[in-house]
Amino acid sequence: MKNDKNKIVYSGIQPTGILHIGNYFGALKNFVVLQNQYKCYFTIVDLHSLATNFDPKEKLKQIMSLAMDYLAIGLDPKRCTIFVQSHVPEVAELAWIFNCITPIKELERMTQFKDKALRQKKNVNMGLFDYPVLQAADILLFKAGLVPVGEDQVQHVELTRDIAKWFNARFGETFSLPEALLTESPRIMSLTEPLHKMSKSMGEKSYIALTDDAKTINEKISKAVTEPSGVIDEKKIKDNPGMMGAYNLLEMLRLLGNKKQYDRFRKMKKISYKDLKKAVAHELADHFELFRKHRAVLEKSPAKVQKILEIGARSARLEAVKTIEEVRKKIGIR
Ligand code: ATP
Ligand code: LTN
Repeated sequence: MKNDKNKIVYSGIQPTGILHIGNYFGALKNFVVLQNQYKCYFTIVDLHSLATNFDPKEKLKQIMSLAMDYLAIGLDPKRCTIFVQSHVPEVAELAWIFNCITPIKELERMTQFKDKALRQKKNVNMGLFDYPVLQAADILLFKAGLVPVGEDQVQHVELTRDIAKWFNARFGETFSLPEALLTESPRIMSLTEPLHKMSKSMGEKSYIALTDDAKTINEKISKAVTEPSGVIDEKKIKDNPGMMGAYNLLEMLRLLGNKKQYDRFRKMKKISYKDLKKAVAHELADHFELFRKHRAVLEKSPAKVQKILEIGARSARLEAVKTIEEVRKKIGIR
């Protein structure tokens, strides 16, 4: 992977209010590293976020909030392009073109659609169904080769590859096939329902937000679901929420880089979850302290953040226009 310097990296996150440690360990952590190795585009996918229930009064604040998160965690506008999806209108046009070559039955297979449709039964809208096609347009508009995401997005990247193949077969070689890039922890589990992935749509207590202060982290971690035996049996873990919860906490300790503590708990015959929780909460609060400080500074200069997004959109559009012109010619509308 590292040899192919010419590969383009693209990924996006929905502006829905908060970023949690699942987003960080599953995707964002990789963004920060990749910006030093490849040409990278990192987006705030506001159009995608319209498919879930939202308040129009909040949307701009959520967009700014995610932009500040990106910058505070270490994305550097000198090393990568950061922009808002809707500022590059070519993406919606490409999504429509892809709609016309994507069989409905392929979208019906998408597990994210099925999950989300169940979670928002009163709002199973067309956008939710078409969500992966818009995602394919995001990725292919920039001819990206690598897509850093968490495990839940792998199926969407596979569909993107299929869409690229269908397009190339019908209209001539245009897109190369992108690959998903996972971190060593592509699936952090919920604190309250550990058999499900940590997700912002499952309630505040189920996740640790990157902006949570030490006290909040402590409260949430101390209430995280575990089980009384103190034993983590990897064979039983898949169906045992308490064991999975405990394993998830242990994983966090490993990911936070405290190997000594991790090994100590791992070796215990009966793990003291009280001690484990204390250690995890402490490490989490420590790890994101600098992030919280940077973010507090950025909050005082929204105009600066806005400027970064404007410059990002301008630079992204230069590439987007090239691809869309090529696509229009290939499909015969120019
Ligand atoms: P939702 O609650 O709507 O499912 P989300 O919390 O999954 O939202 P997204 O904006 O959809 O957040 O995801 C941003 C990125 O974080 C994606 O690459 C996604 O795969 C990754 N991600 C999300 N949740 C986790 C998790 N629990 N573990 C690892 N990666 C995750
Ligand atoms: N669907 C993704 C967000 C997303 C994305 C993308 C990720 C939109 N477009 C392109 C990678 C590449 C999600 O829900 N996390």
